[in-house]
Amino acid sequence: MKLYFREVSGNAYKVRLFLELLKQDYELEMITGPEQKAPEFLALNPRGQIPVLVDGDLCLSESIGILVYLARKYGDDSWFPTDPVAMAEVLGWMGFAADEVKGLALARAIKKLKRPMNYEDNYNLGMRALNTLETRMKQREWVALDHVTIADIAVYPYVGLAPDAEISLEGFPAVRDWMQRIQNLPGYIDMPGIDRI
Ligand SMILES: N[C@@H](CCC(=O)N[C@@H](CS)C(=O)NCC(=O)O)C(=O)O
Repeated sequence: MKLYFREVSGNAYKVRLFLELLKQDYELEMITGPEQKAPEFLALNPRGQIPVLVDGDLCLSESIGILVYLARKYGDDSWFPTDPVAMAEVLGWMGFAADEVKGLALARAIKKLKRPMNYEDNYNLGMRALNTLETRMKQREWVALDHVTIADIAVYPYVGLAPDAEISLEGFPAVRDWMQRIQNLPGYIDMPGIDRI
């Protein structure tokens, strides 16, 4: 498999992390911002975004879809169970990753990558994500089910990168405990900006 990747990208990292947890072989194709808008890359992903995963003749973009594909194709049933209720829970929390947690991602893009966007709105959305997650993780070990799933992998990177967005995780002990559980998974790899707990 080939993963189009950039070190600063939390969305690309979540796919790489999952490939490592699944012990899959892959190569990284390092890609710069301008390259993403070139015709060759737009042929892979018309949205001009990483991550993109190529697996044989298959080319997938959008991290949520890629995680679903990898879980069902290369993982055991636990990462993305087919039971209707379990599936709904996992997808619901992947929606949380794409919605509230995006506030953390955009607040980071503003502070770290100097993107011209409104910090306060994204900070507020990101804090809502952290408060929701803290409340939930006080009562359980994993985000969606009673074991680790792709919802944990989808939520994790931009929560862990909150300090890059100038948002401290000190006041979120249950979130930090959950991060540590992820960091203890066999095959876990670091991303620059995510502190070891
Ligand atoms: N919803 C997409 C978001 C991907 C995304 O935002 N990628 C960023 C890097 S983290 C990117 O390529 N941005 C360049 C752009 O949007 O032009 C996913 O989860 O894969």
